[in-house]
Amino acid sequence: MRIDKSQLESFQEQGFLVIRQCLDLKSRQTLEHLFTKIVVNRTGKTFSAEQFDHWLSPNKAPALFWAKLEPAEYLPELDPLLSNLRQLASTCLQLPATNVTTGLRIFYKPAHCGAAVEWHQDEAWQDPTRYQKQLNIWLPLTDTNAKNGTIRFIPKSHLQGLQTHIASESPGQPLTLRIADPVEHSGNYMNLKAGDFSLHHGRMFHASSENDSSKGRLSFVVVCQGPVQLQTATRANWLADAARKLSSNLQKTIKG
Ligand SMILES: O=C(O)CCC(=O)C(=O)O
Repeated sequence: MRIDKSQLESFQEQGFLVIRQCLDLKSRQTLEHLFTKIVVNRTGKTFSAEQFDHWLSPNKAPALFWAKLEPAEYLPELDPLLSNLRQLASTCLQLPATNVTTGLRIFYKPAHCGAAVEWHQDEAWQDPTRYQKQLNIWLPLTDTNAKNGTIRFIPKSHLQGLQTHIASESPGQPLTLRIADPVEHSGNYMNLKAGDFSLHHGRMFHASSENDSSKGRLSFVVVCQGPVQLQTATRANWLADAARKLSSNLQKTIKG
């Protein structure tokens, strides 16, 4: 998986890039299998996507299923995909692929009740004393659009610097951070087909709306980071501040 010079320039200028039809069916099935496996691990039961929607809906919590995973602990079958994506990230981050590490996130929004993710920059999640160059790859497993809560980007916002973040107060959000000041922009909605994906700079302002469709919306995110650069903290640790405000239950979730 490679990008050409004009795609790289577009990424550098706009802060995001869409890649069409490069996520093959086998990789999508592997990710879907992983999602099922996580759900099974969490509940001890097997759920189809629709049953899972149903399971989440009655008490409306969580409206957003969010999980942080260590890929190696789950499916070795993911290795070829992750190594391809690491290669892509290394081009964008201008680092050797051997210096790029990958982590995995799941964002699942059940039908009709999937919550919005507010405007944020992924770099806000970093420990301020341990900066890492970052690029996130957003892999939707369903077609995505404005109605089912696709990701949205504000072009060129990655050039605005890192903003102050606070814990989101929206209902149904397990733990998310949001940009503290209001963002007066609706952003560009990514209309993607299964097989397409997008990638964005660690400082890109991005968000996603509620899922107002009749099907669950599932996406994986591959977090690609360069080596740690130790620094003297010049800002608050927003993640730690946010965690302090949450129940001990959620604190366990982010530590794990
Ligand atoms: O999948 C989504 O709805 C949001 C993903 C996101 O905000 C992120 O990867 O940081």
